[in-house]
Amino acid sequence: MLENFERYPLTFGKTPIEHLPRLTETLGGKVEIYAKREDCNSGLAMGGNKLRKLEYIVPDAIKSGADTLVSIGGVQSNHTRMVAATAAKLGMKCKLVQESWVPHDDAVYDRVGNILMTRLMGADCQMVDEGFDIGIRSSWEDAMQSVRDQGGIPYGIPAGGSVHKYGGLGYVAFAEEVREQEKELGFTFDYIVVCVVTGSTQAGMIVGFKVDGRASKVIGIDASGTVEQTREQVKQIAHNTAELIGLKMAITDEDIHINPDYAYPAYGVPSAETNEAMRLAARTEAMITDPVYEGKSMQGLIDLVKKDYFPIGSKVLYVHLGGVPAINGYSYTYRNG
Ligand code: 1AC
Repeated sequence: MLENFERYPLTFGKTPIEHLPRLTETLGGKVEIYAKREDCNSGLAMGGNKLRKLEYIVPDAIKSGADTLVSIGGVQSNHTRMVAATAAKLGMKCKLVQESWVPHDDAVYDRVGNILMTRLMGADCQMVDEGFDIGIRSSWEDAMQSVRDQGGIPYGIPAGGSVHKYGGLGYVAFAEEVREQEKELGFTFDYIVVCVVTGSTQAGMIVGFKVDGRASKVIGIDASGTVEQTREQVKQIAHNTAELIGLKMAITDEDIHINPDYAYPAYGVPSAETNEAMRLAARTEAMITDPVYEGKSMQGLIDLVKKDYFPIGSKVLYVHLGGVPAINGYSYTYRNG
């Protein structure tokens, strides 16, 4: 599906699919749980899902003649860490807007984890006191203008790489990769569970799995707390990506499945149930998740299994997107495990 698109390699290649037998058993053994380890996808600054998207964005950035990648996220953004890593790898400059998306006051929140690595890679991080919003922000447009004012050539990458023309392609490739791995495994997954915030990861999967009838089996677990905005963004990106790749099938509203039940109390703030889900994944499988993304999708997975949402015998693929570095900003929350 992606033969016509250039890809600049930033990842190791296929990511592992890992069976999670102890989590499966702890949840009653009625469904088999596997994890697709996108958190293990690269040697670049601990990797993660954003790199898959950036692989299809970078050729356009290089062609544009830009010398500075400009992007935006929260203080503990995984995406801005990955943009900083990409810029370092390409020998480009990087300017980042880091907004106060999360109402969380750990003493080290703005000094550890993602932002620590981002600064270490030489990015110019501008702290902006604006709240959570996945849309296009004036702070990001101002940052691009400030690069121009200083004689540079900016290349803009929106939050999460999502509403970029090529932002959905990486996760179309993911679906193709899963299909190849399914051939080796000798079975197919009935459901794919993934965290959703800015939308292009799920949107790319929806397009990629549409061809084998599984678009609506991609269960997005909302972690934004602004689910209607996220749903609209997923829809737009899925439609644009389908058109871009020349998909001969129409993406419908029924293809877009987003569960809003686990995003409380707010973006970036874990509930007691999120924390319990993170502990369970850590204590059964040594799989570390984070309070912003994967903890919430893990909470959703666990709750849906307990509620018998998945028919008995289903094979469920949980997608670990690599949000773990942010956990360092929650040192007080997890001081006792
Ligand atoms: C929200 C895009 C997002 C990040 O890491 O900044 N996942």
